[in-house]
Amino acid sequence: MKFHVLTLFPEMIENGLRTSITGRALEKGLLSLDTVNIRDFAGNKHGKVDDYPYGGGAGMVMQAEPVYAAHQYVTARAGRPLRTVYLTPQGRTFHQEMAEEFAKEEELVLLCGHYEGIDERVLEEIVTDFVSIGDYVLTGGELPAMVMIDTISRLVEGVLNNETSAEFESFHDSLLEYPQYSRPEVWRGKAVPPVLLSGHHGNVEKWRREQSIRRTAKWRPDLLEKADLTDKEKELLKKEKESLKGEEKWDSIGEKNLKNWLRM
Ligand code: 6GU
Repeated sequence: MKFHVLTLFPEMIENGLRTSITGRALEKGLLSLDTVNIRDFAGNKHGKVDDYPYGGGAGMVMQAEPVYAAHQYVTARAGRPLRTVYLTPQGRTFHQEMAEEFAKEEELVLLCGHYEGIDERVLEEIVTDFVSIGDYVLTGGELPAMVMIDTISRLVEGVLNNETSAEFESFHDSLLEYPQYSRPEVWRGKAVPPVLLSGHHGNVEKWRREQSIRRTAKWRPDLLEKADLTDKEKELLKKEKESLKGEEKWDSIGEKNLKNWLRM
């Protein structure tokens, strides 16, 4: 899959993605990354791409023409129109199913804004999807673009060493992942759950599924509405909800783990 990123900070994207798993996939040619510096399309020798907003107000606005020219440069090389995502807090919130949709594309353009945004007129001309990564404000679209590319990339065949691992993880089943343990068997007096050492695969699977349901009930009860549970599992869930009622280990706003918070 080929990602084109239109940005004022190409080195941020390059440094972030040519590392770790995405870095290896790029080297292997499973992915391709084309960063395009919008400043190269400024059309003036100062490389100025922003100006004051009409109507007044704080900050600067990225001008339409450099963005348009950068986009034209990319689509002309592709020889066809390309799905083009504008990363903005005003967009639809990114989620796993959205990533699965984007992963079907052969090429994707991601447009990163800065300052107070981009002139609306060019957005109307080139953008097919407006995407946010959550309800908080960042300084620019580069980190969101990297978040999207990372999420989409791991769905591309061959990017993860284990082809099955992408499918069974968090959210696919609308359940959170079960807890993981590795050596040593006892760490600071805390033992690994014995079932994991039993070698009984059936029991291990059962325990993991139960843990997934428990932590989803505790941390992300909103996800449970979409989860596909057996009658027996629904029974377990009811009991879990009962036992959580008495519990007050988590504060309601920051969702801090109070046991660790009070120790600090
Ligand atoms: Cl896509 N951009 C910016 N600037 N802030 C964000 C965002 C995007 N998503 C969440 N916050």
